[in-house]
Amino acid sequence: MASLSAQIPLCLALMMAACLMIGINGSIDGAQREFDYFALSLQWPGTICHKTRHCCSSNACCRGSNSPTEFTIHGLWPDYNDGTWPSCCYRSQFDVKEISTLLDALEKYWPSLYCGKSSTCFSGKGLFWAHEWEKHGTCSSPVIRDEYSYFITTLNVYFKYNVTKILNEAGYVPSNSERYPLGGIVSAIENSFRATPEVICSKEAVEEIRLCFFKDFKPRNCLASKTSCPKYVSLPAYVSMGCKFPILLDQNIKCCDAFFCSN
Ligand code: U2P
Repeated sequence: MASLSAQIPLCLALMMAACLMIGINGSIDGAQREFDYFALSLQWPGTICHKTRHCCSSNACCRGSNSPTEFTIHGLWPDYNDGTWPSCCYRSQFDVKEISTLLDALEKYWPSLYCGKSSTCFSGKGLFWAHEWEKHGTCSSPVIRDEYSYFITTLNVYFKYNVTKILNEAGYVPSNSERYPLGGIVSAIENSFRATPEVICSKEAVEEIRLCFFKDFKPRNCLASKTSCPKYVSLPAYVSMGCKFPILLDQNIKCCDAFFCSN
């Protein structure tokens, strides 16, 4: 039988090996532990498109009169209750063929509002959808287990809770002059959604609204975080690139540039 002094280094080595296997996330094999809840993150084109400085085909802000005027999807994010989140959970390269039947809906309701490719976990630079699937979708197990399910589930949840409609019906309509009480916007969503959202601002303009869900997609409160918004916020109306400096030709016709004219 080995002496006690010989057993101590052996025990330490075994403990270190076990620690390495468990990993810093507290899970076996270095895998990240299962998430606690989902956040559906929605972006407000009126705010983001104001920042567009140059146009490109991938940026929905550049679609002129076809640009989005309602909240669009940023992503469905599996999150932890401590305010952190897992990312890039297993190697699954985004494959656009898997979601070919959803592309029309995704172009409309989940477009990129920026030019430039997005970073991905496993496929270099790619589409915005590739970024969201590889970074967040792969961490949605065991609720969502494949790419198609990630996108169809997100679209379905988005369609179920129409935040733009909820705000419009409560009188919070897009405007480039009005300021609205943040508390009023939060209450309007709480009254309809029955849970507290998270609101993200860029200066005083609403940039994102996040709805949170238990793993069965029943609404739950988002984490009470320090909001990035002031007490009064704006919900900017979409202004197309060519329309930022409109010229009034007569009472009704507004000519923005050679391409965008509206009345
Ligand atoms: O908020 C800034 C960026 O951090 C990432 N984020 C934020 C909150 C959260 O719950 N989960 C999360 O991932 C987002 O990064 P993205 O998905 O855009 O790479 C968010 O934009």
